[in-house]
Amino acid sequence: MKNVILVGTVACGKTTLCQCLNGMELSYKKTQALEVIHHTIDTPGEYLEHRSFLRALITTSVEADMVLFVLDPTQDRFMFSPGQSSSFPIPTAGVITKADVATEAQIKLGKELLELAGADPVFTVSSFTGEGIPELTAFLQDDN
Ligand SMILES: Nc1nc2c(ncn2[C@@H]2O[C@H](COP(=O)(O)OP(=O)(O)OP(=O)(O)O)[C@@H](O)[C@H]2O)c(=O)[nH]1
Ligand SMILES: [Mg+2]
Repeated sequence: MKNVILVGTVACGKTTLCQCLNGMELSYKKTQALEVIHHTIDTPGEYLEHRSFLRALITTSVEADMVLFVLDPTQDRFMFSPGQSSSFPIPTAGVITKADVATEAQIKLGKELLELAGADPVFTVSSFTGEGIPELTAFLQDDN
């Protein structure tokens, strides 16, 4: 199983996704600091949104095998820069969250933006309905 670090804006669904991937009950908890749960490193959205914290994400990522850029397609702001994956020393995959409430057009745009940021591959999931979670889990279980 790959160790992953989740990076994304405030409220994009990182913690809920970590709970889902770890088979935990879903319960809302604002992330205040870096938190390790089994194979996942959960991060506060502020670390991406406030540029002065970005270095902490990059430094912490050396503990992981892969970065997951997490994007909520229902939010109208996108914080990933084109090519941002290249600032991390490990490969980057993308996860689009909240597929249960996002429109097709929002998901398509989100996928394009994640690919532009350098995420490959990109998964579309809902932590609420479980859509896309088996595909993401299978990808993360493969250590190659
Ligand atoms: N509809 C829907 N809502 C979701 C989903 N995943 C998360 N949410 C909701 O989105 C909100 C934020 O979720 P979190 O997982 O706490 O977001 P986060 O990225 O960890 O946020 P920070 O800790 O602030 O960085 C909560 O109200 C969740 O219930 C999903 O798959 N579908
Ligand atoms: Mg959180």
